[in-house]
Amino acid sequence: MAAIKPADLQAEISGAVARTEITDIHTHLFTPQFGSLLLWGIDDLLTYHYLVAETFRWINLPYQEFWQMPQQAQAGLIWRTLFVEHSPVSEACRGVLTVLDALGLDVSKRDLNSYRGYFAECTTDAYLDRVLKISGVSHMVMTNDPFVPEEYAVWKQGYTEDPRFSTALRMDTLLNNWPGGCRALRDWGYNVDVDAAAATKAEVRRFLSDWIGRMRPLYLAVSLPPTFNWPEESPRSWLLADCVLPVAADHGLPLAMMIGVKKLVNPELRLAGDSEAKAAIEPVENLCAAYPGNKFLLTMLARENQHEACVAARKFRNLFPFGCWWFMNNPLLINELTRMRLELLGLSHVPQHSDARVLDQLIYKWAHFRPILAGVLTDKYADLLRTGWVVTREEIERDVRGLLGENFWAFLRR
Ligand code: FIX
Ligand code: ZN
Repeated sequence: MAAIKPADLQAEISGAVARTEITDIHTHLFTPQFGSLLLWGIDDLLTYHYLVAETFRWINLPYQEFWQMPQQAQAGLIWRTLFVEHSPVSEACRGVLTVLDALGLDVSKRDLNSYRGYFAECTTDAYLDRVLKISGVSHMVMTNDPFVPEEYAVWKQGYTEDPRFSTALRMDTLLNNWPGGCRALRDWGYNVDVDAAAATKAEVRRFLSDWIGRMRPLYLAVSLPPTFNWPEESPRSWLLADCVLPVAADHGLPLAMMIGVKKLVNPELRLAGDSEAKAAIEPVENLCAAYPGNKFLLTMLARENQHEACVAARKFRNLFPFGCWWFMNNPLLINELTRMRLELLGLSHVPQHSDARVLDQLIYKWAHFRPILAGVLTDKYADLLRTGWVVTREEIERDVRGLLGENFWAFLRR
């Protein structure tokens, strides 16, 4: 195992990052079996909620008029506004161009209809294969929410596993809207009431076990508001303590906490209407301390939360930070957070997930992340070589494999 020379470090690291397969541990993608829930193609790309929000900054069109437009008309308006009338410098705009370029389409032509022509020739299965090959993603985790009627229907019909996809059981309705969750569970035959009676808690545990058996998730997940606290006097608090965490521990499944989202600050924007705020790290520390036998994945939405989240992960080995989530997923903040994690945690984390809602986004979310990761790692290994330390290609490949997914799988196995 030859030691890498300082002059070769950048090329060695970029090469390792470029050729290492990725496990994408949080996406909103679906296997083709889920039909229209799997979004792909230029019109789904352009009507991604990030671009909807950016378009409305330029226009006075009433929101309802936009929502009543056919999707192609929406996409055309977004294309004209963000790509033709103004240069597409935002991360989400640049992402669309990265995808088109990676597919071999001529971005300089700015010809939306010709791009549509390319996608019209694709089948879902063939395009899925192509995107995975280009993006380097070998495995991705879905977000599976039984409270979404279209998804519930697929699970009730019977799901055929696709080895490229894993599941995650999403519990936002159960934990953040217990009255609604309680109604749904009753409709599904679980004998629950809104109060915290022992019988209700047993039935919620049965619901969770049933869906874990049906979905075989890698983890349970919930997005939580900036006001999230634990413990507190609330349904979410007892649902976590007496239902979710005992069942998760029984099945050896982590709970992924995604904290800091302020839902629908502008409801007219629909999915694009969510915002963020700094949350407290104490509930995370309290849960990790109270449940040392449970495992927790953590990603936080506010930039201001990232340092204390890293420090909390230093205190609790059952806390696993991941990703540059949503409004953190921009080059400036990815660079800052990835350096912060490497400097505070070393390699014991997973620095990125795509959060892709549209299949094509795997291409750009990872194409944009790789050079940032390579640049940060080059600095870190160069620092080591300056002390006289030596590093080999095999060690760099080992470390990069870990950051691009292996560390997640190892955490699941622990
Ligand atoms: O809660 C989540 O999983 C968020 O990632 C989404 O709700 C959000 O809309 C998103 O896709 C952000 O990238
Ligand atoms: Zn997400």
